[in-house]
Amino acid sequence: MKRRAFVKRATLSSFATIIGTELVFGSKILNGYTPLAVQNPDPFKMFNKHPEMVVLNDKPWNIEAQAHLLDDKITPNACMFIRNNGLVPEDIDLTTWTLTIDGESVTNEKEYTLSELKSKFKHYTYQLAIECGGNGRSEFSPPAKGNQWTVGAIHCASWTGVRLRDVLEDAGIKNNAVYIGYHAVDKHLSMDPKKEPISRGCPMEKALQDETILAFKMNGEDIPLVHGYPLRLVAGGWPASVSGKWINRISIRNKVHDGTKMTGTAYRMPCTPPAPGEKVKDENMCIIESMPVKSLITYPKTGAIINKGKTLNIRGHAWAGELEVTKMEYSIDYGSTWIACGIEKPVNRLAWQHFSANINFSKVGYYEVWARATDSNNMAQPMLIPGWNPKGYLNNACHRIAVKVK
Ligand SMILES: Nc1nc2c(c(=O)[nH]1)N[C@H]1C(S)=C(S)[C@@H](COP(=O)(O)O)O[C@H]1N2
Ligand SMILES: [Mo]
Repeated sequence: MKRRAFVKRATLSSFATIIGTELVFGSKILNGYTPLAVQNPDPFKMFNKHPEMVVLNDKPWNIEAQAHLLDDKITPNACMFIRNNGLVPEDIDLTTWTLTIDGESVTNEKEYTLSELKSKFKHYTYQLAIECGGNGRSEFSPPAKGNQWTVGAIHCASWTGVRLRDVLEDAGIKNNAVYIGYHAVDKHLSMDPKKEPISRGCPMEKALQDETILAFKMNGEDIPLVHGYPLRLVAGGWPASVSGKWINRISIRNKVHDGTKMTGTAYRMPCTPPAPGEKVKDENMCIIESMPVKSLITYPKTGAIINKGKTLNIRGHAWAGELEVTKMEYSIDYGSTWIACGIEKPVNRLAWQHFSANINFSKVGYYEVWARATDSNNMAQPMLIPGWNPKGYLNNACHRIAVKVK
């Protein structure tokens, strides 16, 4: 008689991870049967996300925050947006995990286990703002294809790891090094093992900055799987696509890295501004580097109703790519006049900064509060949508909330 085969323990535990709780009669599940909740998983449970996060796409998972969810000074996991180009890896085994440093411009190709990385190099912790290049895409007209991010594809968590510079220098950097390129273990949507969903990088200058780290902790804990466990490159202030998740290889290149989504129109802007809707040739697209100055009102939530005579305390965050935010203002008259907000210094370079202001409204009625940040090069956010571009990147228009005074 053939014995009935039950699902393996490892499968059962991965089911439990997806569902977010133990399967009570799990040992009774026959091999080959997939529980309903795994066939149709709940992303909020699976990724421990706040119920007000907004799912933009489930294949792959792309989930954004809303402005009011980003009120914390350090973004908690529950409110961090998720952007995946491929499939979240499932079978990560720490005991066999390694990071390889290779490429045309490495002196000695090296391989490190996770514990070697942790024990050999000094640890650093930084708060780093990382924003998806496509944050704000939903406002462009004509519309740009891709995830229709509104304002929520930004987070500033606290990341702990080793400096990429220390690791690259340990392997040795040749004089002709130009760029680094990362490789990761997430799978292409087609499941073709030869295809990478994404493999980006940055010039050596950015790679060698103090704050560019290979992180193994986020907000003091192991990085959640969906955000790059067990090892993530974090390069604050640049498009978040540079911050590769699930990194197992970094190549020191003697030319601009040419991995997936480095070329063509991906994460590039027209080198000179086109007319809205105009076709731009690939050779006229330039790689996005530092992100532009931007801010977000995280309190109150848009639609707030306040009583006449009451002071409204607004607050939020501002960031400026590689630069610092030097001025923060708000307007309640559609940008006609601007009033200074208080703005804190960043905790460290590339962290977002916190602003606040107290607003008094003279009359009952409908208002909008607009917020505008200015960077250390004296560049301010545009009041409304900035230059149209084919992929809908870099919308840093002023954030606006509606307020009723009654
Ligand atoms: N390996 C890998 N790294 C990746 C991606 C990816 O799909 N695979 N997406 C990139 C993009 S486009 C963004 S915006 C950020 C999103 O990071 P998060 O999901 O932790 O918020 O990860 C980047 N790193
Ligand atoms: Mo992104």
